[in-house]
Amino acid sequence: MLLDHRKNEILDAIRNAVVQYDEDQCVSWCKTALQEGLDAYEATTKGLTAGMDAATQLYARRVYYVPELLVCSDAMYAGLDILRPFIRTETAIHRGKLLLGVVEGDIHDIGKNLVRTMFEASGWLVFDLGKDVKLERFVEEQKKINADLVGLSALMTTSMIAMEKAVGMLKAAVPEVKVLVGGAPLNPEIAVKFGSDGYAEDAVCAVQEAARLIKKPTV
Ligand code: B1M
Repeated sequence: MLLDHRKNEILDAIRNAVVQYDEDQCVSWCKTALQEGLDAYEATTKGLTAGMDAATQLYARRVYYVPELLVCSDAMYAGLDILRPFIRTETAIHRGKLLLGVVEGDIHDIGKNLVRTMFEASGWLVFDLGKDVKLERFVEEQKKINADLVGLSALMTTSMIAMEKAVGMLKAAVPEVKVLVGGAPLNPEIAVKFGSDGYAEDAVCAVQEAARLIKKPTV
C-alpha cells in the first residue's frame, strides 16, 4: 500500500516535471507511479493535468509564453503515453463508437486527447478527427462511421460558436445522432442552447454522460 506522503511526492514530481517541461523526468516519474501502485488515472489528473494547469497559470501571469506551454504539453503527452494503457474506469461497462474532434478554428487538443484517453480506457472505439476540424467533415465521417456518439470539443469562446452550427448540421443530416459537447468555455446552459444532447465538464464526466446518452446494454 502506497503511503500518502510517498504518493504526494510522486504526484508533485510528475506535476513539476510537466511545469518544468522535463519530458525525461515526467516519463520516469510516471513509470515510478505505476511501479509503486499509484492509480494511473489519479496520476494523470493530479499529476499531469495539474501540471498543465500550473503551467497555464504561469502563462496567465506572463511568466510562460506559448513556446513554454508547447513543451509543457509535450512532457504531459510523454507521461500520458506511459499511463494511458493502465487507466481503468468503473464506467467501462458501456461501450460504443465515438467520433471525436475539436471544431474548426480551434487548435487546442490537450483536453480532447484526455477525453479520448478516457473513452479508450473505457472500451470505446474512438475515431479521432483531430483539431481544427471542418464542420462538414463531422457530418461526412458520421455518415460513414455511424458512431453512437459525436463528441465536439472547443476551448475558445470564439470557436465554440461553431459547435451550434455543427450540431445543427449533424442533426439535419443524421436525425438520430447524439452529440456531446465539452471544453472550458462551455457550461450546461450553453450546451442546451447549442442543441446538443449532452455536456461534460471533464474527461471522466464525459464517459459517464456518454453512457447515459447511448443507453446501451452492458457488453
Ligand atoms: Co490557447 N487559449 N490559444 N493555446 N490556451 C486558451 C484557451 C485561452 C483561454 C488563454 C487565455 O487567453 N487566457 C485563450 C482563449 C480565449 C477565449 O476563449 N477566447 C487562448 C487563445 C486566445 C489562444 C490563441 C488564439 C493565442 C494566439 O495565438 N493569439 C491560440 C489559438 C489558435 C487557434 O486555436 N486557432 C492559442 C494557442 C495555444 C497553444 C498552441 C500555445 C496551446 C495549445 C496546445 C495544444 O492544445 N496542443 C494553448 C494552451 C495550452 C492554452 C491554455 C493555456 C490551456 C488549455 C489546456 O490545454 N488546458 C488555455 C488557458 C487556460 O485554460 N488556462 C488557453 C488543459 C486541458 C486538460 O483542459 O482543454 O479545458 P481543457 O479540457 C478539459 C475540459 O475542458 C473537458 O475535459 C478536458 C479534460 O478534463 N473537455 C471536454 C474538453 N473537451 C471536451 C469534450 C467533451 C467533454 C469534455 O466532450 C466531447
